[in-house]
Amino acid sequence: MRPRVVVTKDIGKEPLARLAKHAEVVLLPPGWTAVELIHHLQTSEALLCNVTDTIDEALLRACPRLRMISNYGVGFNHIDIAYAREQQIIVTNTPGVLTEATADLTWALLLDVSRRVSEGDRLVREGKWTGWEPLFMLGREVSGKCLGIIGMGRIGQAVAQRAKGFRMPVIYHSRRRLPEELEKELGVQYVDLEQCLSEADYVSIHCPYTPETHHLIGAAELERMKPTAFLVNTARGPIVDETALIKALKAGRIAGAALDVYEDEPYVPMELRQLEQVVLAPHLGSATEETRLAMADMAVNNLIAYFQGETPPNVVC
Ligand code: 8YV
Repeated sequence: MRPRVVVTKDIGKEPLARLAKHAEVVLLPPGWTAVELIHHLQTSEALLCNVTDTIDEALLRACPRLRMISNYGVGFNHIDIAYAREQQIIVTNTPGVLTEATADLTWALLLDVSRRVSEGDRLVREGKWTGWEPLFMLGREVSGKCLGIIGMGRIGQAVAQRAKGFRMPVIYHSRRRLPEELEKELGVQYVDLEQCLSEADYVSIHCPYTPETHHLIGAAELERMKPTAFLVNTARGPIVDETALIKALKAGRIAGAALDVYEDEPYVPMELRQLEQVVLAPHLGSATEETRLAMADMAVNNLIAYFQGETPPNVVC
């Protein structure tokens, strides 16, 4: 009998056609319910999911035939890895292929918030631009300023690489310090979290979301930042305490924020949406044609390897 794989969102015709050569593909319709997901998973041994799906212990318990979860994305905080490991369910992800796209978007947001590009775009569209003035819409110079990176994995490193073009000193804080040679190559200096927050003109978050990084940036951390500094988050929403961030922005304790991720996506608090000094993107980190195709290919390759009895190339557990 052909194995079955449940796919929670359309990831493109070609990758799905390739997958269909190895298994019966059940592509769920848009707006599927938890009941439908469980119904299909109870007769399937594999799942292709993404960050918007909550794959918790209750779901896994209800679907004991499930043996393999291929995640379309690098972050896997939405999957109960501990329980999957205990049940010997294989979980894979898509590391590496989205590094450059996410680093590019980080810089797009950082430049945007600092030079008030989106704010200016709104003003022009609303017909409110009355002409050039020497002191009109002044932003903050990016070149030469200090960049603070929290989380120096693949994406943090790609962001640091790009800082060279802006002649920016880069300080970082991470779970693990980089080898000295790599620090030299990237031109980055390891500091503790407090120093990273208090010295940087831009604090950019690139760590995974884990119980340890939940609300890593809260009221006290925002208080440590310079009043002229900006916060950039292209990692995961709940790493930042959104309520504390709104308070800090309203009180002018930091200059602004550029966000691609939120605590309860796709919900974005109205208070945040009303602030001019905030740039808000709808989780676009990896959203380029090239990267999304590479992610789809990788997620499918992991499944095909599993169906062929091989160890998938990108095993998380
Ligand atoms: C994706 C991401 O948009 O890979 C990740 O962890 O956040 C993004 O690349 C998303 O995860 C797709 O599932």
